[in-house]
Amino acid sequence: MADAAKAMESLSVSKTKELKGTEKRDSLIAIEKKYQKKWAEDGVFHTDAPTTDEVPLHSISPSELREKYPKFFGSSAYPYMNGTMHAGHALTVSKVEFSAGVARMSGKRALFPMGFHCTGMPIKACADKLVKEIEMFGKDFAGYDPDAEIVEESPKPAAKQAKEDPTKFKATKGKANAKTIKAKYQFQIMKSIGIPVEEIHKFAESSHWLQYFPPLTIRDLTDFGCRIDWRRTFVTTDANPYYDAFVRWQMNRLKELKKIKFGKRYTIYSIKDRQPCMDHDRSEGEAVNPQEYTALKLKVLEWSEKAAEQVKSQLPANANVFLVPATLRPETMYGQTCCFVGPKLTYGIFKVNETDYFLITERAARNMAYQGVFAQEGVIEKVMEIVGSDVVGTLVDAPLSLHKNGVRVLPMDTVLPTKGTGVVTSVPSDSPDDFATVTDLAKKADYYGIQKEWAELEIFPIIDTPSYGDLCAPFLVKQLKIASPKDTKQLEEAKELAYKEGFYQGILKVGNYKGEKVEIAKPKVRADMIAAGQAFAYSEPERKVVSRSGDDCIVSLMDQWYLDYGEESWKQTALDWVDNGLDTFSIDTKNALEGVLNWLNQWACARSFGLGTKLPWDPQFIVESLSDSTIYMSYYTVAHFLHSDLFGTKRGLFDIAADQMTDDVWDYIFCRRDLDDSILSESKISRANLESMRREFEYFYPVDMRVSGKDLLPNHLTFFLYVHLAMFPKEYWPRGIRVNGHLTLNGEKMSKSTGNFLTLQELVAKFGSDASRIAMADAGDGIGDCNLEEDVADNNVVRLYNLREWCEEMSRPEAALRDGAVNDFQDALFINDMNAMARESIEQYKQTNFKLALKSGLYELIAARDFYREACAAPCRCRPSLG
Ligand code: A2H
Repeated sequence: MADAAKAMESLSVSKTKELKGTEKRDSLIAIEKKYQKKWAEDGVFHTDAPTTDEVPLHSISPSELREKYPKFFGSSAYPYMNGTMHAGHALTVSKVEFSAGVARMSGKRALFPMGFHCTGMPIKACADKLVKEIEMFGKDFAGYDPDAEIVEESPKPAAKQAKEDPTKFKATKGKANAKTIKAKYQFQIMKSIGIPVEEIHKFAESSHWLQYFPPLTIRDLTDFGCRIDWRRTFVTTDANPYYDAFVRWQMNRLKELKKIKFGKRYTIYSIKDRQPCMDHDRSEGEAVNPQEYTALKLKVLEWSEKAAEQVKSQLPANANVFLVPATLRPETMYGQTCCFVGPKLTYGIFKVNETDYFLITERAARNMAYQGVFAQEGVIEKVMEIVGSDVVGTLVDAPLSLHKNGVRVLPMDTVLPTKGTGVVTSVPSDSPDDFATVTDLAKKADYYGIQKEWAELEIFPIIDTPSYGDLCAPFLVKQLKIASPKDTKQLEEAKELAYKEGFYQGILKVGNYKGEKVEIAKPKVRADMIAAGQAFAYSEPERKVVSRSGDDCIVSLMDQWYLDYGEESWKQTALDWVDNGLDTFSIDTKNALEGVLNWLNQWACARSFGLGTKLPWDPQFIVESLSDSTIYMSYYTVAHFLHSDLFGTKRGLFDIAADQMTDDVWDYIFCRRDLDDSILSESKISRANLESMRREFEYFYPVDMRVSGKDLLPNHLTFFLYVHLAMFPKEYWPRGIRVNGHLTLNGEKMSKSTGNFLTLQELVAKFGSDASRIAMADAGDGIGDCNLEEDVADNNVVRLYNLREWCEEMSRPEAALRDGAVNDFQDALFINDMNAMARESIEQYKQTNFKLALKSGLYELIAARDFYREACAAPCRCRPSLG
């Protein structure tokens, strides 16, 4: 018990810096608090468009209005409400914050709003876990026995262990004996983020999360000194009926625009959750897509001895059994010379229909069961198991193979159990892996317990290539001096070269499409084999995907609503805009965005479970969490007119009920149509209020800068772009996307389990707001990793304290900056320095290079001041620097 308790404690042990003294910090915080309070009281960050009284609606065009009254509209991805913000979130926020600050100081109306994201599975999944844990341990979790949770002796170093499973942490028993405990229960996680035990049970209700975390986030961002207009905040999902109406409008319009479609498609799916598992629902495998293979049916003609014995008693006599390799190169199937299995892998033989059975891994069967391959959707009938080595020697018929009498099943040690079906068909002419393996097998036939000639079937040329001839794989294996299948590095290179050359330059030498380019012939060969019943489509996640509920996800072929991202004309419009219209602040971001646009396609936008807005035309579904958050920046422009609390329970400035917000009203506000009597009569919103809402949109839009971490590039940021381009007139398309890297802390990965972790609240409490902000600005601006150094924050506490003292001293009437005699040269130099640094800082701010702005605007300016003071000081009265 004591061990476990200690282990739990170690969860909260911090590896961050210990402060020596806190007096200076406390004195700075006292001033920060005073002014933060005053800002809030005065509403200084409440930013409005020029009213329609000041500038009547049609008196000047929206673009003229924005020119006459310059504005800045920046936002960062709204935080997800399953916790509070940490320093990494704050890095992203700081980019908008600094830009909004500079915009404000240069006289612009700077709008920086912030809402709260609650859509989807993360909150629901955690709430559901708590429900179960309360059933098990009681409301106060007193029934939990930590001793039962010690799972293993742990010889692994902590760092490796944490990498493998970040929820694991080390408990130390005495000194020598390290044990591992898994913080697997949700209530433990809640405890570790500071929720008192007696309150944890409340989180079994999803709605409690929505009540609990937004106020804390508002507190933390306010303490950080953010210039956020909090009048415009909200929570997503139907917990706020106004936002709910906004999302319904958006989905309706996207469907009318044929951007949302319905059909069968492959989707990453959780069998346990019984629904698609998209990026936000995953604990592992972000941005992983389905990978489609061709699964080939290699019919067993004659079993190996060992297999025959086992099969006889377990399969009907008339059973057709197929080994089913998955391939990416169906056009090479003419060249099959054998079929590989992993000798140590366990396979299942699964019933497909009355007569047919497949020999594949269990993992592949789980996928196939949801792709219409087996008789009944979702039903897996495993008839028997068999070890790969027992199947070796079996004779199979390989469709299309030039070896008409069949090929043998042979062992391959490098067959992965986690890819395809665990069965690999061998084409040594075009696959370096296959060639290296058959060569090795032939060389050591006795060792492998096979007949030499099985591995030595003739290798026919299948594909002609300009660079490597018509036996591409043997050529490359020789060229790269690959001696055995164990030369994995060179094989990787050979595979890459062979694939590129074969696919883009290759010409087929055999079969119905002889003479055609591989690129063109490949889908035709595939279609023919599928039509002939020799093959079928098989798909699986391209890498491992684990749902937040802990399920190993599969690919399911299912009917669903999807956003047709990647559709050619839509994609082209987006690519053109990235190239000519959008500021990405860095070439890396631009390249990455273009890469994603060229690769991303259809996205399932509805699901069955979780929190969210119901799909208006099919309310059994809920709009998925990355699909209800693509254009919500436009919602910020009018949120305060609609409601005055997060949940829309209190009406806003215009006293409008949520059901007055019809689709036509949204269209009018967002400049998609003109006002007419039908809108006025249906919505019963006054003309003046409608016009004012539209004014707010057409003034603040387009978005000047959308900021997020790079992890949202392959999804949110690309969706943001796509949907804006589809929904709004071109004048309102986004002008800027800025992407930042991940934050490390003191040079190391941030991680709760190692203790190298700071929440935003902890950061600001430790160093005060301003020193924290300086350290954030100092962390870096690129798309690569940024690093927050606590030393920088700490040193800046001293710097700011001294700077304040000096300012106070200098502003006293008797104070004089100079001790020595008048020195015109030094004066001119200092003025010049100040001007140059101001110019440099402004320029760097414009480019959002905050680290460089900090350098010229703070560090170098202070150094110039010190230099000036020393240069002008009377020789005998040198002062120490105050920097
Ligand atoms: B390919 P990707 Cl001619 N373990 O098919 C190891 N390799 C496996 C596997 C497993 N469990 N399942 C499938 N594969 C192989 C043909 C072929 C292939 C040729 C040339 C290259 C080539 C004949 N073997 O693959 O990691 C299968 O071999 C190189 C791209 O999903 C399958 O296609 O890209 C390929 O790996 C799939 O590998």
